[in-house]
Amino acid sequence: MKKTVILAALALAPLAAQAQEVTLRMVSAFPENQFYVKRTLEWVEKFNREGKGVAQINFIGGPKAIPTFEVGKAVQSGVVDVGFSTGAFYTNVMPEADILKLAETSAAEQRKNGGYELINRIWAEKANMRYLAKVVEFTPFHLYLNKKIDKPDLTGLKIRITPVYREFFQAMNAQVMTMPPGEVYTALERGVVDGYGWPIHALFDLNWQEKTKYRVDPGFYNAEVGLVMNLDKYKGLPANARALLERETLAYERQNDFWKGYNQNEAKRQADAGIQVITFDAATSKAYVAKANEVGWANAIKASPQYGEALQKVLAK
Ligand code: 173
Repeated sequence: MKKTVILAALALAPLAAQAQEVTLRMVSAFPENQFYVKRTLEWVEKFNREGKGVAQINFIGGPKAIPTFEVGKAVQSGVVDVGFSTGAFYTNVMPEADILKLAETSAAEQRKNGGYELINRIWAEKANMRYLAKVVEFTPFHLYLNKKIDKPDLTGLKIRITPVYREFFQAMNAQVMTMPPGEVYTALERGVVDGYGWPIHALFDLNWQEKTKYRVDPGFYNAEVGLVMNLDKYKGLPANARALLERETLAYERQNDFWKGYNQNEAKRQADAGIQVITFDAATSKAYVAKANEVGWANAIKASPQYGEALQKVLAK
């Protein structure tokens, strides 16, 4: 009898070890063919090689699986475990999500100045999320146009936005339309919009260069894209899976200097593709960026009386 039990236990041992491997279901709020997603899927491949027997990430898909502006809710509720998104896409979960675009301190600095803990306190309390890592930064946003302007005045222009740009573009009198990245190409093609907000980089995979005449310089804010996880799932991870996840997401975040060189090259690539740069005189440029920041922080503090100022302490320089 005893022998049978031991034999049965031995027979089951490999199965039990296998059953401990955690699978994390991940979706992307950015389209699957976009550069961020391609780069993240390379990271996922490495994660899965190193995570054999411990944890595996199962990439479900992009906005066709879960629409761009629903990814935050899906992570919050646990419909999926991990979301690859920018905060602007889940302001329907909490307004604080979009405040990360105002960061002047780096993710590395935020890991030291209390910012990372604060972000995680807010993300846990208000969104049931763990903010694992920021994997896009050092990247300004720009206004792209198909009609020429000679001053920062968007009167009469229809501009595609996300929450990132809303108050700033409205302050310049734009007529704004919120739209996920996946709909921008068609909107440009049909003339539904005269321009859009987007980072300095990563518009080529979406072919927007074909439908874009001008980029307005300078840029403003600092694009944030991160990996967020359902908090219950995170808390329930076995210790080895959590250690792996923390090690690999941090390693990914530590590659953010990549964007500095990438962005220089992307600006050149845009010029080569015929995108012309619109600039203003020095004083106007300075006022343009100052206005973006002023409007951004005013709105952040209004949207989050609870955490706006605390976030400003760790994000602003
Ligand atoms: O323009 C957008 O879709 C947007 O808000 C964003 C944010 C971060 C990175 C790229 C795009």
